[in-house]
Amino acid sequence: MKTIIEPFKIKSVEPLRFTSHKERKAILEKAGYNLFNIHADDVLIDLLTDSGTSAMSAKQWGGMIEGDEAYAGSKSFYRLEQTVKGLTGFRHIIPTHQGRAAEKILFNIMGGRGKIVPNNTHFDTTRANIEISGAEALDLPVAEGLDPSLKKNFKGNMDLAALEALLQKESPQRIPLVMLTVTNNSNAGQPVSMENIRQTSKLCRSYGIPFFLDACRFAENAYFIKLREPGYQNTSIRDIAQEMFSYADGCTMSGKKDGLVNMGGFLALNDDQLAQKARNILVVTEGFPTYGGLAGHDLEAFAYGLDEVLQEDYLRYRIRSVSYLGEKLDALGVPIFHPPGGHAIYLDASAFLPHIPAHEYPGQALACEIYLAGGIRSCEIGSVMFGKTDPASGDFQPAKLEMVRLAIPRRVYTQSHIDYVVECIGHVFQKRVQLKGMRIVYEPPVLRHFTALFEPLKK
Ligand code: P70
Repeated sequence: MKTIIEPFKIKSVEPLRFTSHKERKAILEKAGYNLFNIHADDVLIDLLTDSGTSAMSAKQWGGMIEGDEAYAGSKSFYRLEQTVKGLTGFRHIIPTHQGRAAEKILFNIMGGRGKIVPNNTHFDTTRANIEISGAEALDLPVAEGLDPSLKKNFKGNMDLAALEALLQKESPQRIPLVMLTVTNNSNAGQPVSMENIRQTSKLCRSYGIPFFLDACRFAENAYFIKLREPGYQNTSIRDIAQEMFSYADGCTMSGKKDGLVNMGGFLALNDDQLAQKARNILVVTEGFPTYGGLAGHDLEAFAYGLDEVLQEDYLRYRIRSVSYLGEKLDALGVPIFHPPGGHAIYLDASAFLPHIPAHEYPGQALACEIYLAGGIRSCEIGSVMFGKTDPASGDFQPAKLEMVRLAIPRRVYTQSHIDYVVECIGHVFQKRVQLKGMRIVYEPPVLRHFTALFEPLKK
């Protein structure tokens, strides 16, 4: 059989609310053209993020009832700890309410003024946590990762030559750790090869610098390794994931992605002293080390999620359902980032709207138009999220890529939902020459994409 079907059936459903074009026009205006300001009830298909939006399994919901809510020593914590230790091999597992809390603790200890933290590409919260500590967040993606039309296997890789040059140039004291984000979310969800993980680790070890994975989408990355990297075709996903973790000294994790839960995260590492410091901060800001800001039932569901996400029929369906969307859009001539990523399709907004320059935010204009066309919420990943405007001089520095991400929540939407998304985007593509750019009328000092307000340009 050629058709890869959803490896589950639906037990509980959530109704969708339909809106008219006229209603959406008013909703968008009221939201200041920022899709984060729209009530979820006014969204038909929500592709804003794959984070915390997964449907949980009956087993996970059952686990919620079993969750042990003890303040100290909850048995659900020990279950999660055992699961994560088995998967990652790290000695210390420190639960947090989500990924950015793990980042905050890590960079609170290891960041600071004058330091540089390289990564294949930092995602927004990682970058913000590093910058808030006073350190510099440096992106070192491979050049081919920045070419949307190039069809290559591991466009999420770290540029090893650039990393080596940096390590040679700077004193090791300036580089407290090197990170690698799997899959590379800011680079269109492209995977990182095992070879690249191995070589990054080798390089870090030769300079005595700790190496951490940002492991949010580790299972999707592992599946790409199985599909694309020679020598892994007959290796289990668990073994591939274990090998990925074996090269690192620790990781940050948002369970809201490949943990298949609505809330949860952890910081995992080997260094005893670092773990002690992390737990000291944890107890002040997140909670006692056996719950870290989570309820017992969250810990329980997270432990089950980390097992379910490794199931091969799940990953086969997951990766295939994302590439299905990409192939359909590609067939209509819609410019997408190639090849399809693990958790999302990224529209190439610069190619979609070549008449809108980066400083007029083509990605934002496109995301708003897609909402207007069909109530579909996507997310700009371009100069709104990663560009900068100097408040004093007004100088504008664009992001490396202008994209709109269609992130696919895990186990939530069916093929006909996706067909509808294709139809709406095809419709917007037909009328693309009529679209206008945007201007920012309000922006906060950090992570501006979440709360900025916009106005459409008239010409
Ligand atoms: C996303 C969300 C979160 C994330 C990540 C990587 C590689 C760490 C984190 C932080 C954030 C987001 C972006 C736009 C819209 C909604 C949400 N990524 N590292 O969707 O984890 O969220 O648990 O603090 O991707 O990509 P956490």
